[in-house]
Amino acid sequence: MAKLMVLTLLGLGLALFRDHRSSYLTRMNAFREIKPVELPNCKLVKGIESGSEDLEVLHNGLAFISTGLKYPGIKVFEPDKPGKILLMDLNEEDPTVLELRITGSNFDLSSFNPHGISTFTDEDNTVYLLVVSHPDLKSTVELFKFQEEEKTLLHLKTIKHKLLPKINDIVAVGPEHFYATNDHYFVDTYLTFWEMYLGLAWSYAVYYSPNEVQVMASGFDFANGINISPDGKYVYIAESMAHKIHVYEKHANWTLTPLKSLDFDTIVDNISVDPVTGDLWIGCHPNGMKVFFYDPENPPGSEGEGTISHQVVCQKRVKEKKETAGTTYKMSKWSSNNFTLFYS
Ligand SMILES: [Ca+2]
Ligand SMILES: [Ca+2]
Repeated sequence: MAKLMVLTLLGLGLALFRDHRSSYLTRMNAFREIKPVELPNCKLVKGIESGSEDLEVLHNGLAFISTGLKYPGIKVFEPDKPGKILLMDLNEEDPTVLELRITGSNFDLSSFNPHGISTFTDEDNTVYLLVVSHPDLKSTVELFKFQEEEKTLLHLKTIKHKLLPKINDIVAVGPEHFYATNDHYFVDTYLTFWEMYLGLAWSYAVYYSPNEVQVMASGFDFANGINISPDGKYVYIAESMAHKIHVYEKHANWTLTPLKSLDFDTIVDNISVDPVTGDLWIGCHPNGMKVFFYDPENPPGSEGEGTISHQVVCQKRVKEKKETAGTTYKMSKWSSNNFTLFYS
């Protein structure tokens, strides 16, 4: 009888494991293969050898790029070097990157580990750059003032909060005001692995201001990129492991009401919003297993989904629009190449 019980429990355990394994592989999009496509108008920008995580373009065509992210489970190309913020001028014929020097006495450069970034331009044209960083795998938001003449970032403040334990991306709505995604509930690497493997969907998005911090949306299976429409009425959140982009209506008191969700056959990451048309451009990973189990002979690749204007999103005509937009694929030697760039 005891043996039967043990066998039954073992069988149940194995069935549960098999179910989770199969669901995990589907959520990772492990069976997706892509063919490399030559993009004739694409050029390799030199000087970003350790990958590029996120990008923000100002109205004048200056772009900030975060590079050198060290994220548990993902291949790091320069493990001994801190991360950097690069500047690129998209008005140039053949744009190059320049490392922005960071100034400010209280900032520890050696542990700078930049992840998602966002900018806020004040009424007096002061540009603030907000950067998610993971010093010693913790989560902070570093607030900088961009000094264009000197090509420097003046460090103003480090923001930490118990509701910001595992930040991935932010979208600034003021100099010290932002929405942020936590990509996991847990901080400990071992627990985050189980959280992701079991698909607990405990990740969440927060509104932060110096006076108020509140969870605004939850139940995500890896909340990742976050952005806002140019008119400030809609907030978009990428749910990586569910392959969805969620659209929320933003209210005057900063709360969010879910409007709709869009499905993709890819792991959605950072979201860029065209400031003129409101189109979304989403950096995506076709196959998550290749990102987490990096093989230089079989690199993960990246792709972009584009032209989903928020008007279209709200009129529920996304599918038709998406098909006409087309999808671009590009094999990349980098494991994280999570943004899609637009500027014209
Ligand atoms: Ca961002
Ligand atoms: Ca991201």
